[in-house]
Amino acid sequence: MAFENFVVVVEERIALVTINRPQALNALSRAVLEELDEALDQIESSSGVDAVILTGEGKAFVAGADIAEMRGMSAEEGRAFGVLGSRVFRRIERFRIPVIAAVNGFALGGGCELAMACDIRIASDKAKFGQPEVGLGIIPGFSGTQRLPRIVGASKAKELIFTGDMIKADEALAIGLVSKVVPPEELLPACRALAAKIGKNASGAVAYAKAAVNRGLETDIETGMELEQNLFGLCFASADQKEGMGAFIEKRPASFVGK
Ligand code: DAK
Repeated sequence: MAFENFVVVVEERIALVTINRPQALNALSRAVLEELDEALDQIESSSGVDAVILTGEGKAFVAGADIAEMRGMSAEEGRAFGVLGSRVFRRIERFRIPVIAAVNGFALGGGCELAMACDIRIASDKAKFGQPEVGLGIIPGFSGTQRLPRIVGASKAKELIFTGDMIKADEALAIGLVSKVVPPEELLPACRALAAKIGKNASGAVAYAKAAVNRGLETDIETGMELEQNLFGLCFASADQKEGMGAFIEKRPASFVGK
């Protein structure tokens, strides 16, 4: 499927999804969010993808929700926009396969929130992060007030949200907002290497681990532990658990089938 605002390329079982609206710094319009949803449909219906890498074309990852489009929205349109964005971000968070944000440049407002909905964030040393919404008279609306404190802690999250300050990649690394910072030319290779490493493991186990971590963060530890135990038990219904443990005992590399 051809997209107006995205380029999707699947190579070596990795889907590289590039937001391609550099003239507006990849700002999230309704059309961008709808197409992102469609790109996820496409990836979900193909069985040959182990991981998704999400990045932006040009000098931005995503410079936020589209201010020009939002400016004239009615209350009802604003609500519908919020519902759409929240649903697509939640879908990324709950996507069966890992989604890695390759943060190439500005990740502001909805762009920072999009990166936070991904499982792992790797940044170029040119990347900048921030939640500047209060300077526009709004608050983060794609769950930034919820995900940022869960990632960096309440004090730093409040500092960033209340000031609207932009931080550079090295500070994002220091506060745990990203897991690695690399030179721009190494960004996609680093993300591909990470995706390939994950792809060598049992995909069902990776999916269960993602669900256990994410759902666990949203609940109390007892419930999270119960979920982990149930998912742990389910692993034993898979061919890949037999293969993984068999390969260890037989001292050979495992050959997983994804079931
Ligand atoms: N929206 C629309 N256009 C944008 C944009 C944005 N967020 N960011 C940049 N652009 C456009 C610029 O208007 C400019 O367009 P032209 O003038 O060339 O037509 C073009 O991209 C290039 O930008 P600049 O000329 O400004 O580039 P600079 O390098 O000088 O500056 C910048 C880069 C990133 C510092 C600057 O562009 C900037 O401050 N951008 C805005 C950043 C921002 O405030 N982002 C937060 C947006 S608010 C909701 C839930 C969530 C949200 C909304 C609703 N609901 C629940 C309903 C989320 C809100 C946000 O994200």
